[in-house]
Order: sequence, then C-alpha cells, then structure tokens
Amino acid sequence: MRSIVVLISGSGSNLQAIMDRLAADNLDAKIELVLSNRADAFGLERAAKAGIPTAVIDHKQFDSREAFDQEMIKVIDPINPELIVLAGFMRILSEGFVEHYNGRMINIHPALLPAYKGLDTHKRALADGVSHHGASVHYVTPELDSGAVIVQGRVPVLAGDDEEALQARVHKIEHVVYPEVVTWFANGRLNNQGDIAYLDGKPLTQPVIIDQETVRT
Ligand code: NHR
Ligand code: GAR
Repeated sequence: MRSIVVLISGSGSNLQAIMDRLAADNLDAKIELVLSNRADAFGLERAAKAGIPTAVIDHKQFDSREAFDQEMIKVIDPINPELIVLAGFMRILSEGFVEHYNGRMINIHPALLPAYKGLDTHKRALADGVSHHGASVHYVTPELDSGAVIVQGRVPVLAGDDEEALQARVHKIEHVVYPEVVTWFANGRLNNQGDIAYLDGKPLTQPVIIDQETVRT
C-alpha cells in the first residue's frame, strides 16, 4: 500500500475528489494523514468523516518559515509517505522542506503553467483576455510553481465570465485531473527523476492535457 499525506489550508474539495476516487477504484494507495496550517479548514472535517487522521500546525505559532516547516517534517516523517499532495495549501515551502521530500511532492496550481504563477491567477487571466485557462498538476521544486508539469486541465474562458465563474469552472476540472494523477501514482505509473516527470517510463516532454470539452465533469 502506497502512503500519501495531503496538505491543505481550506475547503479541501480537491482532497474530497481524491478520497472519493481512492475509495471508488479500490486503489493500492491510502491517505495516512491530512495536515492543515489552519484549524478552521473545512477539509479537516472532510478527512475526519472519511476516517482519515488529521493534524493542525498553525504557522503563526512559529518564528520563521523554516521552524514551521521543521515541525511539519516532524509530523510527516514517521509516516514516510511516498507522495505528498498539496491541495489548496497556501504556505510557500522552504527549500529545506522541498529538498527533504524531493521528487515526492505534487501541487495543483489554478493556471496553465508556466502562465500565471503565484496568486490571483483567475483575475490576471481575465484581465489578459486569454481564450483558455485551467489548472496544472506539477512536481514541487524550491522555486514556486516551476516544477515539471504532469497534467493540465483546460477550460474555455467564456464571454461574461467574472472571477467567480471562471474559478468555478477551473475547480471542476481540478476535481477531474487531480484524482487522475493520484490514480497514476497509485498504479505505479508516475515518477520523477532529475526534475523530469515520467509516465509509464516515458518522460513527459509536454504535460498530458485534459480538455473540459472531452470529459464529463
Ligand atoms: N512551495 C514551493 N517551494 N514551491 C511550490 O511550487 C509551492 C510551494 C508552496 C505552495 C502552491 C502555490 C499555488 O499553487 C505551492 C507551491 C501559496 C503561495 C503564497 O504566496 C504561492 C503559491 C502557492 C501557494 N502564499 C503566501 C505565503 O506567504 C500566503 C498566502 C495566504 O496565506 O493566503 O506563503 O498557487
Ligand atoms: C484550488 O483551486 C487550487 O488550485 C488552489 O486553491 C484551491 C483549493 O481548493 N490552490 C492555490 O491557489 C494554491 N496557492 P480546495 O481547498 O477546495 O481543494
């Protein structure tokens, strides 16, 4: 059984989608811990309801990013996870933390990377008038939103979209692509070496693209 730790800060709808898929497909992987930096994250309730252990480490209780990250390492390391999943986790991780779990940590970022790294992605995409937007699942490297991209979920930007409408559309495709990546991991199809992602032993020179038009969401 492959062990997974999920890091959250908020609603945890991606966590929910992943838990649902793991249960439905009876996959050879298990979420051993859901860790939040916020005690009020709704995702903690979702995990508890599914019988998954939870922990809260409040970053405000620490003097530095490094001290917060060290505390997370203390809690995560006994589990020795094969995969750490960032699912709406909102704290930038120190280089030390990223190196500690090198090649074993993935994130979903709400943009078609390398476009719109960082925050406020929907607002910036709308301001630019792009035709498509979406979400990217990537390996985490010390540099923000810059690791190898595994999958992108692509959605159209529609006339009349505001930030909320676009965000909702992106969220829906996130709930398709993130569980898919976790399935690949559970089935031993996904790995990472030297900042390159491999699917079925082949380097992903381009991310796999899942178009909203081609899936039922
Ligand atoms: N850490 C590293 N080293 N590398 C990445 O690629 C990371 C990461 C930590 C989180 C998620 C990322 C996203 O998908 C992520 C990727 C938070 C911020 C941020 O500025 C930026 C990017 C991401 C997550 N956080 C503020 C901070 O000071 C706090 C913002 C808040 O609390 O609302 O850490 O977008
Ligand atoms: C998701 O849209 C994810 O892409 C984004 O936060 C949301 C979390 O939703 N991540 C970031 O912005 C990371 N900075 P969820 O808590 O319902 O899964």
